[in-house]
Amino acid sequence: MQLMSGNEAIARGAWEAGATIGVAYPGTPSTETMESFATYEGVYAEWCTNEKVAVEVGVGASAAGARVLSTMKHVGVNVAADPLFTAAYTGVNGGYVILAADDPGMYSSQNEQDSHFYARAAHVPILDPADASEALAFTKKAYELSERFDVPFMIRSTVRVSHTKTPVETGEKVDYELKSYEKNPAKWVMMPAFAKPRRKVQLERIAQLEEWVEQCEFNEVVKRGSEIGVVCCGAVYQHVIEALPEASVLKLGVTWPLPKEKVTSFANSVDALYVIEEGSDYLTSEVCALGVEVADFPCDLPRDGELSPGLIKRAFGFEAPEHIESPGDVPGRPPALCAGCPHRLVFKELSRIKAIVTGDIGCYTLGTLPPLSAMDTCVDMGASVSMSHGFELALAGREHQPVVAVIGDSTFGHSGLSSLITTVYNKGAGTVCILDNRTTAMTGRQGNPFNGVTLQNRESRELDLVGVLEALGIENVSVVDPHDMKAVRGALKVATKDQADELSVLVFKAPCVLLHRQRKPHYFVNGDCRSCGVCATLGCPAISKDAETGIACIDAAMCIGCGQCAQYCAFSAIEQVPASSEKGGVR
Ligand SMILES: Cc1ncc(C[n+]2csc(CCOP(=O)(O)OP(=O)(O)O)c2C)c(N)n1
Repeated sequence: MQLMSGNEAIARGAWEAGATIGVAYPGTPSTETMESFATYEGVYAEWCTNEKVAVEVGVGASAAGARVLSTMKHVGVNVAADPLFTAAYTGVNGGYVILAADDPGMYSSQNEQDSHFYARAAHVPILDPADASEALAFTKKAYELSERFDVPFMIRSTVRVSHTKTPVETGEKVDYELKSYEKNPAKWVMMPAFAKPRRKVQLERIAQLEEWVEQCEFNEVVKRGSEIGVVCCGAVYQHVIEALPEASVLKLGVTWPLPKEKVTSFANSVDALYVIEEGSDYLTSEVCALGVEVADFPCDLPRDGELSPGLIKRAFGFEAPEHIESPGDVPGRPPALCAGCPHRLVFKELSRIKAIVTGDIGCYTLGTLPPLSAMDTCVDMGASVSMSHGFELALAGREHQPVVAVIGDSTFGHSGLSSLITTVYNKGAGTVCILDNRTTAMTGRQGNPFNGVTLQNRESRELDLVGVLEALGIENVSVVDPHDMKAVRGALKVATKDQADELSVLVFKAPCVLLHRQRKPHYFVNGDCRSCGVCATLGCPAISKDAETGIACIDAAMCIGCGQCAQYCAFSAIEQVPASSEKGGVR
């Protein structure tokens, strides 16, 4: 018995099933799954540039006869949807399991999506483990099922399942022999002539799945009282069991397709049937579509965010402490760019020139928040570059502020590059800032094509970012030190003023402070501070102001000695302690 997170258990389940290839793009809450899978003996695991590529590599490896694991967050499934839908036509050779990790409550996502809808739309079966133990068992079994039904299987988790550690019984690794590949265009070449018969195969498979799901042991009835019956899945099951001790529960481990007879007979065994799910109406509509009557909650159940036992109790009119996000007397700690973050000055300077900033997804999204308040938009990965092109198109011929796209290195590789090709191809203008902090910081410092670090530390090839930009034919490309205020200011001025009618790309290159965790002697505020507050406008968590005097203060324990703030002090009131005094100093 071991304690494992759902993510670790999925990795273990894949390994025990004999999966030897893992292909993914990171994204919370899925990331640790592939990181964990990569540590098992005998497996090959890699980060791909994005989820679509990962699934295509996965389909290729499966076609060639290996069992494959792909992992992604819910929005990653949007990116991977294209190959996913057609992989449900081709089917598999080696078993293929795809983890979609949803984020109800949006702890670290730009939206709340329910991946069940993808499974249903793509006709890909989906399993919903409720804890780590099930995550292992379901994943392991999914490989066998994937091969039996000749279709990829999806595993859906949510933050609670992915990140909660629960006891897991590990098992033996199965002896999986790689299958041989045989050329079969009717199965693998999805042009209309072959896709039409495969669609028929798919329909037959759906009928077989509907039959199988009635018997599947992953759908379980927990018989308690007969007044209330609840259909639920995943982490919600844990809340329901706790919140409604009298209720009977049909816990669905397979959520597409649904076991029609099982749901119907369960509904018939209780006075009223409720469906409880997080931030979605997927299950409710699927149960209704079976012709089963679903009761309304006596009181409100939130339709967004994560559920909790308390919220469920209150929906049934039972007493429960009011749901509060965090106790009111806990001081707020809004997220901020780290002390010494190389992204900071870019936003400070963009804010100074009042640029329209189309942003993207990464640590730098925090440039939106006060006091930097620099970002105007953030929609999805890669959108900064394409949206800035859209802004330029619609603002053409009008007086306008400079339009600047800001994107990280990993996000640029993910999808910004194809956006930029559109701008170049159509002779677009504007400024694109690539914040190359040498890592994929937001999701935990993964490697990416532009830092050349691979998941299993294999030898790789670091893409030459400037070379790539120049190869696209972009004439105005500069590499700038983002810790140097004058350099950042100067580069932005040239790009947004002197080259306003052209396309410029500025590469701000300096490592994320969390990469090497090197600290220089810290800075302090000397007696010359005039309380002007400019240093505080950088939003560095190490800098604060005295509430009464407005005198600045630098927390020596937080300061990492980047020196960004000192460059903004017009009174030379910010100084660095000499290296010698730092050594013995107390932090
Ligand atoms: C389609 C999609 N896949 C994955 C993610 C998860 N995710 C958020 S930001 C990010 C990468 C950030 O890296 P980078 O662009 O280099 O910026 P940094 O955080 O290093 O500043 C990832 C993978 C996502 N939001 N959307």
